[in-house]
Order: sequence, then structure tokens, then C-alpha cells
Amino acid sequence: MNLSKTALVTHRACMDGSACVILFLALGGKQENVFYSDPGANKVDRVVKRALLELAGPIMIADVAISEQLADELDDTERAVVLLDHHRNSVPLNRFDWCEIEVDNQRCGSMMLYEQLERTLRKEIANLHEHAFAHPGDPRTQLTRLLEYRSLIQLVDVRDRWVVDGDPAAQTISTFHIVIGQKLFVERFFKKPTTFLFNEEKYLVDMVERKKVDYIEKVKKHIRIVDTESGGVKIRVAFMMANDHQSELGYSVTHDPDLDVDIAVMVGSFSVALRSHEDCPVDLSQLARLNDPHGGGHRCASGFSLSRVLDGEIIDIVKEKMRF
Ligand SMILES: [Mn+2]
Repeated sequence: MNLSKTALVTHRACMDGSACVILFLALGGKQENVFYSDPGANKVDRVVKRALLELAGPIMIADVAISEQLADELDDTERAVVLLDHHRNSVPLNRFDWCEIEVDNQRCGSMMLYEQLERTLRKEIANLHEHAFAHPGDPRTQLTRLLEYRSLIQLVDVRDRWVVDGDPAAQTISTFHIVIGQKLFVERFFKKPTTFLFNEEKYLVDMVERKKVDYIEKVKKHIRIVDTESGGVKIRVAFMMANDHQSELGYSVTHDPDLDVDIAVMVGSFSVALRSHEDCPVDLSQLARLNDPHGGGHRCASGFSLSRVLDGEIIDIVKEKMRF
């Protein structure tokens, strides 16, 4: 498999996106051919159009999705495109044979990519001449390299889909991603596939884990709870201000028996993040769409732009309202 001319478009600032980049680089993809995008079809469309202009080779889109309109346009071109996603709003793209969307969110984006790469490599190996010499671009060498990432991808999958009784090591690796950021995370795992953290890495993670516990406690003290309904269903919603640790915070709030809420609404500086209890009947990807046509995500985790609900950027609202 030769990925040297292939472009990868994936999820910015997300561990699942980082894992896609790691697999891509490990199999010979080029750093300069990686394009990061925030989620939301309009944003991904822009990034994909840029990749189409800058590069002439095939395009892989993983863990994010384009609009149906752009998919229609691409469907009419000769360009080889593959799209793998597990976000609920992308399901309509399944009608294109080059799109694979997980309808029930059974696999995260990087797991979908991992399995697709593995399938392709095994096919290539089956077609190899028996006595062919192994070389760096050889599918056998590539498969060995790919399999080294099995445990990383499993942890990312547990974490990205928020598997409740998943491996606690998934939590550690996620905190590690927060601490060092996407770029360094990709570098680290490209060089060393092991998911066992070194002492200095563990130290960083412990420090942040402790601060996180304090942060979650502090935010939970200022929660506002509202009893309301959505689509005829009675729900209890907790509102809070939070820019950080939204997944852990959302989980903690929706699983706190004293609060007994269905949905956590976390208001950040630019966006609103939603998390629900697994038993909550409301589909959060739809709720996000209701508030912002570009919003979306999964059934139990989604988000939308704050400026959409406020009808403006928060800084401009304060600028206008502030008295001098
Ligand atoms: Mn994902």
C-alpha cells in the first residue's frame, strides 16, 4: 500500500483524529499531507476542498464528514475518496459506496480506519508472489507496523465512544492527549507505539488528573438545574460553565444520583457541549442541530456553537452591555 500521495483529513484536537494520523504516518503517509478540521460538514467541506486543490492523489477522510452536496460532487469525479465516520449526522452519506458510516456507533473513527487498512493489507499479502522480498512499502512490513497499534486504537475506541465499563487505561491515555496536545501525541506514538506511559509521562498525567478532580467539583457547585421537556418527553437538564474536561464533567453530572439529571449542558467560551445519561431518550445530535444547523455529534455526546444561541459572540455581547 502506497500512501505517499494520499491526503488525510481528520478531526482536529481529538484523540480519535490523532490516532488516525498515527496510523496514516505509520504506513507511509506524509505529515505534510495531513489536514485537520473541526467537526461540522461546512468546516470539513472547506478543508477537503483545500486538500483537493493542493494534492492530486487519493483522499481519506476519517472521523469527520463532508456535506451530502460535496459528496454528490465528488461522486461525479474520478478522484479516489474514502470516508469513514461514526458521527450520527453523517449516516445519510452511507448511500455512497465510498462512504462507510457506523450507524450505531459500534466503532470509533480510528478503529474503522485500522480495520480497513488491515483488510486492504491482508488482501495485498494474499496476492503477493510467495518469494517476494520484503521491503519498506511491502504489505507484510506494513501489516506488522499496523498491528503494533492495536492496543492504542482499542483504548482510543473505548474512550471515544465512552464505553462505560471500558479499560481505565483509556482514561489515562486521554488525559495524556490533553496534556501534550495533538501534535506531540502523534509524534510520541509514531515513534513508540507502546501504550505504557514512561515515568515522566505518568507524572504529567497524575498532575492533570488531580487538578481535574478539583475542577469538576468546583464546576458542579455552580450548576443550574431546569426541569423541562423535549419532543414531548420530560427531562431534567443541568447547566454549567465549563471549557475543560467536558466529557468527564458531563459523565460525572449525568451519573450523580444526588443531581438525577438526564442532560448536562456545558457552556464554554465558544461552544456548548451536551452529554446525556445512556438512558436519556433524547438524541443529542438532533438537539444540537435544533440549536445550530452546523451542530451535531452522537446520541449521547454532541455540541454546537455558542454564538448561535446568543445571536452573537459573547465578547461582543459584553462589549455592548458593559457600562462605563
Ligand atoms: Mn471519533
